Formats: sequence, C-alpha cells, structure tokens
Amino acid sequence: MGKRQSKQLKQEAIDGLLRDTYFTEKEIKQWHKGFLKDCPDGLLTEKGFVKIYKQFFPQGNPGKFASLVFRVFDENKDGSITFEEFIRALSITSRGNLDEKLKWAFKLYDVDNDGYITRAEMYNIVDAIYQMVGHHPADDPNTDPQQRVDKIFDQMDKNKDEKLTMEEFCDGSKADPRIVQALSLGES
Ligand SMILES: [Ca+2]
Ligand SMILES: [Ca+2]
Repeated sequence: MGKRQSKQLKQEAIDGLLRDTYFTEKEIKQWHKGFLKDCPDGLLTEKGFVKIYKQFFPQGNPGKFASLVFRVFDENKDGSITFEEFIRALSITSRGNLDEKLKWAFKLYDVDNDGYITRAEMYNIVDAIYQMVGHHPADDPNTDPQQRVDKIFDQMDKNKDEKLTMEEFCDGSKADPRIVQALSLGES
C-alpha cells in the first residue's frame, strides 16, 4: 500500500471546497494542516470526534451529542469524516446563512433520516445537549428539558400530526431565535 491519497489536498479538491464553502483558499489550507495534525491518516473517526468535544466541554459529558453531530458530518455514512466532509459542515455551522444552518440542524434532529422530526427525536437531541453542558435540570425547574421540548414542538407542529417537516422546523425556528442560538454550540 502506498501513501493515502487523502493526505494531500489536491488543487481540484481545493477548487471544489472554494465552490462549496465560505472559506478562502488560505483558510482551507490552514484547516487542512490542523486536520492532519489531529488525524494523520486524513480521516476523523467517531472516537476522535468525541475527544475533540470533550476538550470543549470538560465539565459535562458530550459523548452523546458528539456522536449525533458526527452522523451529520459523515455525509456518505462510511463511519469516518474526511477533510472535505469536515470543512463543508464547518462552513455551514460557522458561516452558513440561517436557512443553511436550519437545514443542517434538521438533519441533526432527524436521527432516523425519515424526513421528519418526532417528539422523541427532539427529546433525544435536547437531552444530549444537557448532558454535554453538564446541566442538571433539577437545578432549575424552568428549564426542564421535556417541558421545553413539548412547548417548542407544539409551537412548530402546525398541522398537529406529531411530526415536523423541514418547513415546519425552519419556520418555527425562525419564530424562536433561541433554538438557533442553541445550535451555535460546537463552534470554535
Ligand atoms: Ca464519510
Ligand atoms: Ca425522523
């Protein structure tokens, strides 16, 4: 076996990323350098991804949330994140416009990928966020996660069919900026 192709960032790949992302060539190269430092073989595994989150949230348990985010980064679902997958997701989560961020968030919430967010899927994400930040709901009765989710879900579920479409989710999120704020987690 020779050297892995994925190690070298070809001009072709850079050109593709310049089209697909909001980063400049210089930024892409810088991120690539950092990526290779953390992932010398050019692939970020779920374990490595969780480790990065643990550095940012040492007081909590970010494992669950990181695994959920990992799924969205890993576009082709092959179990690892390439540099291209990484930088495309980073571009949306850090510099994307609101619609792009919400579409991305929809994928995060829709864990079974059926095109709808259920109440259980929303509980799941919110629970993961609480675990990550090490927040104990008992500390503050006003932030009981189940209640918060029920309130948000009921607001968003316009036709009351117990599932949210992308449209309901995007419209509802725009009506409540706190949801979008919560999604900014994970930016560095
Ligand atoms: Ca992948
Ligand atoms: Ca779903």
